[in-house]
Amino acid sequence: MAKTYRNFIAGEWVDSSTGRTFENRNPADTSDLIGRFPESGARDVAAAVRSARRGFELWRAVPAPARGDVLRRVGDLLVRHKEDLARSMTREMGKVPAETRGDVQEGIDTAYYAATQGRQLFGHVVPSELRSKWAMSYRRPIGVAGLITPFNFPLAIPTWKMFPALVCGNAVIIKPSEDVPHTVHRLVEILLEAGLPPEVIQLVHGGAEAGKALVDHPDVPLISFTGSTDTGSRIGETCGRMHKRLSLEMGGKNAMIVMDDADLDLALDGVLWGAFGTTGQRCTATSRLIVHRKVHDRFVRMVAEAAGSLRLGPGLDPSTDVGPLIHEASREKVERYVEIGQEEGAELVLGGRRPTGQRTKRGWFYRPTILAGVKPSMRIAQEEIFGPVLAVLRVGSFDEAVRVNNGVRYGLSSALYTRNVNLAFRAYQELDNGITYVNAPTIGAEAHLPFGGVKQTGNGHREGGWEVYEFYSETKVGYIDFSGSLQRAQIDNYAGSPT
Ligand code: UN1
Repeated sequence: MAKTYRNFIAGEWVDSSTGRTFENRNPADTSDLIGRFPESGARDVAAAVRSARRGFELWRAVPAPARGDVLRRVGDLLVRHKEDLARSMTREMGKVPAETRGDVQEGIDTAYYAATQGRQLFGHVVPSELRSKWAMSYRRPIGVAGLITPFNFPLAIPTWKMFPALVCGNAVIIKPSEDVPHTVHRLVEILLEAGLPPEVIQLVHGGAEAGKALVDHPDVPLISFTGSTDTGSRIGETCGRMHKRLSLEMGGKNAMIVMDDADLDLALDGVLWGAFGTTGQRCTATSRLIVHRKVHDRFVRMVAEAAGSLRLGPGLDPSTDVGPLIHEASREKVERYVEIGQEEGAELVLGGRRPTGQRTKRGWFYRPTILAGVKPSMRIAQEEIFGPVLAVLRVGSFDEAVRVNNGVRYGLSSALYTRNVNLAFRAYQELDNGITYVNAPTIGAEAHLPFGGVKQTGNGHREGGWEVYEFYSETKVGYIDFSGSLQRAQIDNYAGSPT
């Protein structure tokens, strides 16, 4: 019998007030039921907020280095549980263990980075324009942070949001994706085992209803969301109206540019990993391949041949290269786009169908697919598909490649393969993306650098690295006047002087 899991609210594991649950199944074998999870509603969120406000008052008083110590212990526990977390994540989400281990490692890196940030939440001391007066800034926590996370990085993305929020002294309410609730359940257990005071963390499972209640709640001043651009726009409307601080991490339509002087074997490894790793379900996935016409036909042949021999199957089977999609709706979306692409005139070079065979018959599998002859205006060149589909576009120059790369509404990551150092620097400068890789694929961002994109990929914030600590804290400025008399800035210091 599959286990029934609970929310974690007010320091206890509790059922949802709605009495409803949803199922969590293995996407590689839908007969494998992992568990049932609470389908929470607004009452559950309200209870979580009440408790989180108490947690916040307690936690903000803990010195930041001591908050960092908790995160260090979380990192140690993630190291200890890396293998079992990775394997249960593969069962829940589908990607192969090499990738789920990487997902856990990203959480470990984020934990240790956060631990050191507890000793580095720097402010500034700035010279005052007046005598016997000090001017300085420091960083204060904000309150209850509402975090809404997607399915594709079941552990890493929750950690990107939770750990900096916690080190900055906020309390956290997390609503993980309905597709991967189990991994965050485990993460919350680990946070508690590491010594996080229980009311500082609240776990509310569910779907849109719970997410909306969190965004709408007046006592949640800060929201961080990773997911689709459409949902992000709706969240943005509410947060704008309610003056909430909001970080959005949304869609991508990332391109790899392969120039005529590129090392094609290197570019081949890059595109296979970028396009078909995680079954294409990364915001950073390579979904467009922009190839210089001089190497186009040869390179497309190389990619098709190699992608055609990738083995599909359940991630826990060691011979598998590519796992399933997350659910049926996702596979249907991929199928629709492959049809649309062909109707628009693209040529199907590889895949374009579900696999047949024993290993894949019980899951949401779809074959790695390549469409060539794609024009920049086609929907498959513009819209995020979030599956193993690569659209190939032919260009005649670097300038044209830049135009094609930039001619979409998203701007997360891009990649350029070339041996020309001048083009490498031009790419860094001219490609409209938050991240540009040279001679490496569009995926694989490191946890200690700022992560995010321009245009409709985000709203200007970054996750990861040093910048995210500014998002989760508020700058407070203090002036201390020890002159013993009233000193008027901008006035007394310039009295009698024309300058
Ligand atoms: C995502 O797909 O939302 O750069 C995050 C990468 C990973 C993170 C991806 N480190 O591909």
